Amino acid sequence: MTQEQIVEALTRQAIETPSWGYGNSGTRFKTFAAPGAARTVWEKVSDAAEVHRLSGIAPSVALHIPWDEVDDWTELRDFADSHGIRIGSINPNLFQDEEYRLGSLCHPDAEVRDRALEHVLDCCRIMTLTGSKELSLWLADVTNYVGQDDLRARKQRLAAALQTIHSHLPEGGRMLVEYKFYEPAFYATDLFDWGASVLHCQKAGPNAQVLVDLGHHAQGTNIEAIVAFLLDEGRLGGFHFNARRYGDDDLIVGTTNPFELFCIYSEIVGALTGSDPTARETAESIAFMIDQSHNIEPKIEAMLQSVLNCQTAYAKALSIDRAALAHAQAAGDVLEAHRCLQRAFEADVSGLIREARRRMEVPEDPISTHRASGLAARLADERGTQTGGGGYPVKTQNPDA
Ligand code: PSV
Ligand code: MN
Repeated sequence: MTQEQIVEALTRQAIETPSWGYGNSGTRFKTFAAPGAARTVWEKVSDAAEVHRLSGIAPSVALHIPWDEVDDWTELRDFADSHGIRIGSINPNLFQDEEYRLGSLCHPDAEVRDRALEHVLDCCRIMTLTGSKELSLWLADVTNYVGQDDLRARKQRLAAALQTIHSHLPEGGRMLVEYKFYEPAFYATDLFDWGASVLHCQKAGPNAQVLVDLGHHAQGTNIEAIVAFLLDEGRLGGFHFNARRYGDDDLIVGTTNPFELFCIYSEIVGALTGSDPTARETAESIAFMIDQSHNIEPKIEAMLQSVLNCQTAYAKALSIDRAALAHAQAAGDVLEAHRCLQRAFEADVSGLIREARRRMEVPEDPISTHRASGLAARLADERGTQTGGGGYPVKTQNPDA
């Protein structure tokens, strides 16, 4: 790939940021209140727009329903539009209601399953109203004890629900099915790994794809190998980027394991530049999303850092000499093939990124620009310090109305 092609690709990169990453969040021990943290969906959208204004590569914001519920979706859509971003994936919440104690779409009681399904179908309607193309599904459906429920029956209940959801997707929409090997309970998770997700997607229909959250694997899992498999099958729908060291830590992506992030991007670039049409088309429509909660960090700066870390990883992956790599692989030259990746990982891509930023007309150094802008202090002044956790379902008014 030429330098020009790399810069061009960098100007087309897009990372979606999550509304819930802008509000206060915490652990089960404590939620620390951050001065100026977004209190409403309007403030979350406006903070996401700031990340896009500074980076040029964060053009959409994911919503979580009902945390971000509003009365007038067209108003929110117009609000986002007037701030230079759009509404991205819609995330139903199938884990916070009392009735979900034994699960949602897998619950043993058909009435609870139906209510959970109705909530997801509502989210499909919100997709139409906001112009969103992705329904992002994560279930907290898990059992805690052997014998607690019939695992095959739960699988069948889920398959039936996912098929119904698939048939209600709006025109051009798709559903992304996220897996996680544990949590909130600890015996058997109904969508425990990518294999379970992909099987459910295959049953549900062509517009169902797997969502890979980097924090949802056991220690040592080779995530880029999963990515390669799903690309090849046309079933990689998107990512929830974050970083982990122990569990689902939701730290800033690229901070604990930048090499892993680079290897994931390397698989994607391989698909984008390779000759297999399925893998290429799949890679072209990946929804790259951040899923993090910033418990002690300043929210906007943390999100900006996350997006920029993805930019660096992508720039490095684009810099891999793929012809040399293919040659070394074909020759069975193990170490030269490895060095092709190592060289790109160690390459200085700052010049490429600087040029991409110049073309996108964003600051050359987004973090310094943000810090020097005084926005954090202004927001702290305007919004104050909200105690209490983020993510409460409050309906709020458009401040511009
Ligand atoms: C669950 O751990 C998860 O990764 C899902 O994507 C949720 O929607 C998100 O975190 C926010 O709680
Ligand atoms: Mn996630």
